[in-house]
Amino acid sequence: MYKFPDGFLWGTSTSGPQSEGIEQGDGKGMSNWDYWFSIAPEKFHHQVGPDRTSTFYKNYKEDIELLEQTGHTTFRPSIQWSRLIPEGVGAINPKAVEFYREVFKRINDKGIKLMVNLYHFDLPYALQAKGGWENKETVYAFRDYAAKCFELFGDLVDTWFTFNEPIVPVEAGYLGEFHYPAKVDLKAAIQVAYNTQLASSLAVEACHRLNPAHRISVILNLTPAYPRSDSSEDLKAARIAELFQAKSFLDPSVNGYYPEELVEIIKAHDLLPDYTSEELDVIRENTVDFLGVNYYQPLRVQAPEDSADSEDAANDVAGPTNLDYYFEQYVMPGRKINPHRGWEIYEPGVYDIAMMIKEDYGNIEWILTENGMGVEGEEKFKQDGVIQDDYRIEFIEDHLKVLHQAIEDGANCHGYMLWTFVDCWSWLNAYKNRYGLVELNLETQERTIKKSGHWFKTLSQNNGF
Ligand code: BGP
Repeated sequence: MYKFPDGFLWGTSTSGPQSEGIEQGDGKGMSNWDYWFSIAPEKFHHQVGPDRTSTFYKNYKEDIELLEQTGHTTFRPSIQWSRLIPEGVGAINPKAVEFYREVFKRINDKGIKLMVNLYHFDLPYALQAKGGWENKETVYAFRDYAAKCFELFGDLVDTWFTFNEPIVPVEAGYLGEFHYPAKVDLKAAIQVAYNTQLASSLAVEACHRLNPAHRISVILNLTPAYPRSDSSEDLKAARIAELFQAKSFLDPSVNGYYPEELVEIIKAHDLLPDYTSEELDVIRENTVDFLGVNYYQPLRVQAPEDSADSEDAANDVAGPTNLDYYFEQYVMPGRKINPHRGWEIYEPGVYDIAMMIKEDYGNIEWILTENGMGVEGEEKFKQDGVIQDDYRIEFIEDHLKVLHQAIEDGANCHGYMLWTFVDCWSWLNAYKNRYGLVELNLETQERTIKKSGHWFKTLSQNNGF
């Protein structure tokens, strides 16, 4: 039996933009996702947009009952900024206050430990239209929004997250093209990353100032970068990949400062963001109380074909336009794969993250805030009305075995949260990949607990398996 420490938390994570949906007259403002869908619906899988997410706004009472029925001792939803403050700054939507207060109260009444995230890829469009995260005004708007949340809900919520996976909107919105504004601009990407970190640190400051007993963190998608080989080129590529993709938020959030090597790399190509020393003081003085870690798949890296050290690159006066200048993704032959989603499955990643946090980040307390298995076409696994998702149970067990070992070896991990609770909408993929403990019928919005949901309850009750 794999027994977890007393008080270990079991639950799931979700987000407002992916689960609430839009109801006539709810007073919600337009987010970057609502806007993008309105101008480019063809980008979204089956043209299902953010207005049709899984109706938590309407069905929250039933859903909170399901939290209990699936053994949750913790739950992580998010507040939608565009629901609470429709224009991003200024007037508060009273219906949103009422809604979130009611939700949080009910979850507390069930004795479920609530952890609330403030930002899950969703920016009020009014701020996006003024440059979004490229604009420092957004940083201060976020600080004020966060402070408002601490004031409005601080009697019901004592554990907060500032951002979920802040590197993702940077990469997806400014280096790839799967989040709005879908442009490729490395300088803007670096400014956005820096501004987001500053916003996170300002929110930490506000939280500690307004409610000193409350705890606040950031959720980072962490994985060590695994190099293709031991060659110096591959090792260097992996080191740089880790600097950009993990340490760019991990170091300032936990230690209060940026890794020197990252700053040097950025400086070398004149890509430093616009910053002030007062801002760096804010980052230094406002580090997180613990850490949320999302882990799905490992980052495997190889040196780029056109290595940054090569003569070609040295002569390339234009410098890098994207991160593939420094490193490229590597597809490892023979890797274990989730055939229903196409992502690699690599359980030892959990152990490596745990040891990295233990050895390099003072063994700060952490929670595994997302891990999970997406499955396309999951209805084919339905028997007698219930999805028989043994593959998901196996996926969770295999990761938990590794996490258990890490805890035995001193990891300071206090909980496991699956992505996700009820099947939810997922950005451009919409409902393509299902992740829930609870199946959602898109037509009727009916919820049915999957085999994994019943199993999860036993897992939680036994505090292990
Ligand atoms: C994580 C995000 C979630 C969720 C998940 C699944 O990185 O935090 O919001 O979307 O990925 O992604 P997908 O549906 O693309 O498989």
